[in-house]
Amino acid sequence: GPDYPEWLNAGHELSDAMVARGFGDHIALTGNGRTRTYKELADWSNRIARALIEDFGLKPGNRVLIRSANNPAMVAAWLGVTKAGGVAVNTMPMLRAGELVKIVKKARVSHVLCDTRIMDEIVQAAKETDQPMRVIGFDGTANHDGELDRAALAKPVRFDPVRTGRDDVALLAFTSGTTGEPKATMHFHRDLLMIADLYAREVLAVTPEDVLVGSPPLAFTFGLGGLAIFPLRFGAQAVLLEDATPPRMIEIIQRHKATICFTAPTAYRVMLNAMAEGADLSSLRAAVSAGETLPAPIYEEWITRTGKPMLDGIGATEMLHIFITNRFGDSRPACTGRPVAGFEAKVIGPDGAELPRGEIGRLAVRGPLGCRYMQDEAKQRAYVKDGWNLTGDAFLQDEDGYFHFAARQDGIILSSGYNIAGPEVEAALLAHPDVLECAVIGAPDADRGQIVEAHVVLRPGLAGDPLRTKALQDHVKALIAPYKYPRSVIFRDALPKTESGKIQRFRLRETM
Ligand code: 3SK
Repeated sequence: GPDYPEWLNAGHELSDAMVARGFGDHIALTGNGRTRTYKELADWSNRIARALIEDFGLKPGNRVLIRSANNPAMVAAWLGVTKAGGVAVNTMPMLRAGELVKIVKKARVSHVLCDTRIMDEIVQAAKETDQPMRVIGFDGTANHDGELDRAALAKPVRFDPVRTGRDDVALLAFTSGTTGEPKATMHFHRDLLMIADLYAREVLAVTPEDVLVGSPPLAFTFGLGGLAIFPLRFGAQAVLLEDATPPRMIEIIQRHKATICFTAPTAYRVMLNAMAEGADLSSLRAAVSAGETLPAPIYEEWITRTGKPMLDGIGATEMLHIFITNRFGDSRPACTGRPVAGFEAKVIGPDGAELPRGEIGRLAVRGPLGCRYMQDEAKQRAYVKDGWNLTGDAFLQDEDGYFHFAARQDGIILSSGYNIAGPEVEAALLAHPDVLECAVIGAPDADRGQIVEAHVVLRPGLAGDPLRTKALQDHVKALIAPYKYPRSVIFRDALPKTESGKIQRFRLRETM
């Protein structure tokens, strides 16, 4: 991996250091109807850092929970915490008191910075835990009308960042993954810069001319990277949306001439569905798809309809960001690509030995970024073996060295002795013109152990009935081996998803 100085503060590097490099007047962030230059962002976050230390008693290493939708004030708060030597715990605005209590306890949070519009649940959480913490409101609309804003405005704009080591923890990223149980992963100051210096530099080649948009919350490392760290590392601009629905993203890409978009595959599918004739996405040079594997029909429809590259990649909160990816000019359907420079990957069998090319097994990755669970040795030992990170995904590597996703390890359906990868059935269903979104799970079955069950959202205006079920089943049988067809098809209005756009298949299994 890249070399970093022993003393390194990621918050400083992403703001004041960029001003020193001549980007002071460039637009850094747009959101809530305003733009902020690099100089404004540096000053704003310096004042926040000062207020946190001088007025609110923040000490280096204190954990600071940040609760907000994606907006410039959240980025300023995060930079301020990082400069002040605090450890940021970014959380999604949809979290309820019960979920916040778990995070507050596990992370031993001492301070909370919360958008004043969404204080209720955190105030409730504070009542439900004996963890002493200071809850401070900030104005997410950036009119500077919150307790944090008032304290910050009284401070001078200069601040010498707290001397943090490159290996000091800067971020506790929580992952509830798709199973519902929250785990905390620790990331250092250098890790935050490394995802930009590896993936964003090598693969996306972000420049100061780029405008980055997308839907993943800043509380999800896919979003923190794509919508804060990558733009700020390279002098580019991020457009932050509190309501990044697919139609809104189409509007914003056109209005701001965005060049890179980050979102999950199903959001791209819904964007395509919502895209009016004549929508102009000509400014885009990359659509980055992550969070879930990218089904070939969505990739192909995107390329055909927009003529723009779509880059599928796989990341994990444990690994901080994307570590295997497609590249411009080297991108294929139903393929995740090759490791980001600096990373190695292999496919292993149950005994840990590398499998021959073409065989499905567990993905193992190693490189300059890796999993560090906080205070959970058992989970740490299960995730990292002999320096290799086991992400919980089943993959195969082809003869050319490219990696192909098969399923989440728990997503293989065992039916009458057959191993069926749910995502392959999903891709087949998504290739049917009536299907907007779908998720395939294994449902218990007395005769077969499990059967393939498809949960399907049809395109608007279409109704699910036995004829349509039969049509979808026949369609799957014609595309892939017939034993993989969904014996059960359930039509739904929507699929349960996390705020980061991952389909919660475990919820579909729970409701059975
Ligand atoms: O969890 C993921 O899928 C992911 C993807 C890209 C970057 C970061 C993450 C956590």
